[in-house]
Amino acid sequence: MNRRLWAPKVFLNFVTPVSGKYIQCLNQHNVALLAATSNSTARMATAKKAPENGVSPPFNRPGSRIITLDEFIIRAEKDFDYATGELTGLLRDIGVAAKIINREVNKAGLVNILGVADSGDNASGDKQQKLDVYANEKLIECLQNSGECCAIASEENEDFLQVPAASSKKSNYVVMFDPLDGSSNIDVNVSVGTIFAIYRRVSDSGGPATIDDFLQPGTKQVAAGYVLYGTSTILVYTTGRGVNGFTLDPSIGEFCLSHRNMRIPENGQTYSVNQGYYSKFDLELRRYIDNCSDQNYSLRYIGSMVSDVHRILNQGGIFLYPSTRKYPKGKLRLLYECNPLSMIIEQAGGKSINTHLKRILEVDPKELHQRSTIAIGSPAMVDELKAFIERYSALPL
Ligand code: AHM
Ligand code: MG
Repeated sequence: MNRRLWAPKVFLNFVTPVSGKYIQCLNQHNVALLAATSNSTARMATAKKAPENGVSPPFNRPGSRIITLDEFIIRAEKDFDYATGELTGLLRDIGVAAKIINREVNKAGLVNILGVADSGDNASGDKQQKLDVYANEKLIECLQNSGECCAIASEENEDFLQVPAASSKKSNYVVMFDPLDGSSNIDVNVSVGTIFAIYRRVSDSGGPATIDDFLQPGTKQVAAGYVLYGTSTILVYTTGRGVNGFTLDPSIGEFCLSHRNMRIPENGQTYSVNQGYYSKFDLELRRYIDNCSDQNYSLRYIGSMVSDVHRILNQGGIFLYPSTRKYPKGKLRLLYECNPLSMIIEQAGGKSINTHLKRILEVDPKELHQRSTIAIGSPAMVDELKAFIERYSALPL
């Protein structure tokens, strides 16, 4: 019996075996896509190891045909000798949850779902939005039901959640996410996003997950990504072999490969920072921002980190969230905001550091909801910022 029959009925009108596993099908529109998937199975079986950029034939032939997220993930799994299918399952779970969240985000203005939820503040003391709660529930539901991970941590929950052993099948992975980043923008139709990070557990397989499974440096991420619910919805992820983006085609309900082997421009002309806090930034940051302005760089700040980082990934630039008086350690969360986006940007050729000039991915986390400062983006711009901090910082580094 297919192990993934837990999914909502609407997502499982039929299933078909592919390479000893199963492809999920959303509806009758998928018949054509499914045929394409099945046809490619023979090619998959003999495919060689993926090249450095993680895009194996036939996926590296521009304009060949539609590649769905599911097909891409399954193909990528075959490039890892030790793959058990768990990671593949997790990525697909997140893809399903993203489609459900997308559906709700898109119709948010039509139903009574906008605004602040009754549940009050979240673990970080921020107001919880109704859609935050919804997105959190859907991600947890999808991940728990499939049992591909042993524990889950979310921005919206104070503690991490164990996935019950009965369904966890001794999974070796934990998942962390910010279900709806930038949620203060929801009420005004500005883009929001989901950010996720997947780690291999360090505690004994089979026993309960522990906090140490989550408190790992970002270098230990086995996969990371985000979903941006924008003018179109795009899912971007990496498993450490390059970055690929999949745009949701609403007519067929599938994420389709649209951005192959994404590379961030070496340099950029835009900086992204909440300049309203300028007077609260340290001197070296103010000097750097002055320099950006002197050089006629454009300021672009959406207030939704996923959107800002996605723009920078595509067009180049730098995103900054330094310490302020209100957030002396920075505002953004290390484990489920800074780390996954840093892995994506580094995999695309960019850099990500905190304002103490430490590589974000090498920071040893001490707590689940730890905050961090961040400077992330085109490598030349991050290096330039670094030079400003080294030159003007009065504090020992
Ligand atoms: P959130 O997780 O509560 O939505 O907060 C994170 C968001 C980021 O997406 C965004 O870059 C930042 O907070 C904006 O903060 P500010 O309004 O202080 O500039
Ligand atoms: Mg957030």
